[in-house]
Amino acid sequence: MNNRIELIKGDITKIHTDAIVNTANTSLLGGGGVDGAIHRTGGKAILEDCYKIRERQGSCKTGEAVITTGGKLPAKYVIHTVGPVWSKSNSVKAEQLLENAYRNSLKVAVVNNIETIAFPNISIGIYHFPKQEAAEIAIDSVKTFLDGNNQIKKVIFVCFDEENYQIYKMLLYADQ
Ligand code: AR6
Repeated sequence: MNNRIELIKGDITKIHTDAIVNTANTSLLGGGGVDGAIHRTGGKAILEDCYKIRERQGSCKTGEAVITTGGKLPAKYVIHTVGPVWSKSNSVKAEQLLENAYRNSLKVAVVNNIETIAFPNISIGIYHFPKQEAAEIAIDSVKTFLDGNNQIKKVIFVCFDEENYQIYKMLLYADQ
């Protein structure tokens, strides 16, 4: 177990970290799930930053990540990443894109001097990625990144539902 990785069951909008990650879509203009909760709780400053990013670069491609203020959230920043929409026929590509989403979020964190970051379970909601595979990719991607980086002091995986929490618990602590 990597002592810089933590697991929590709960609502990511309540987490006190330098940054939380949003499961955004390419438009960056909000949606349901985590995205809806973050924009609702964080307020309009987040959306205003998203509009500025769109003016600069257009949409956010799948697997990429961008950063905005955290607005009224306890977290200082929100890193918005876009996970892949999963389907049986594109599963290999989706696995690569999910890995990119975790890695690029961490890269954006490093560039912005962030030391603590919380991730929701990207792509396993509305985008239908199988939970077990998504958790394995999430944990592998984060561990690999942390192995090559000392700036990030803490990564918190925030699971919303019990099933997903148990999957992460097994993967993170089973070999203890
Ligand atoms: N805190 C932590 N986890 C949550 C929360 C919360 N407040 N709310 C939901 N989850 P999803 P996706 C869990 O659908 O599959 C949006 O419309 C949820 O139960 O948010 O990447 C965007 O605009 C699930 O386990 O993300 C995109 O269009 C996990 O977070 C699309 O959804 C991810 O669910 C992205 O879909």
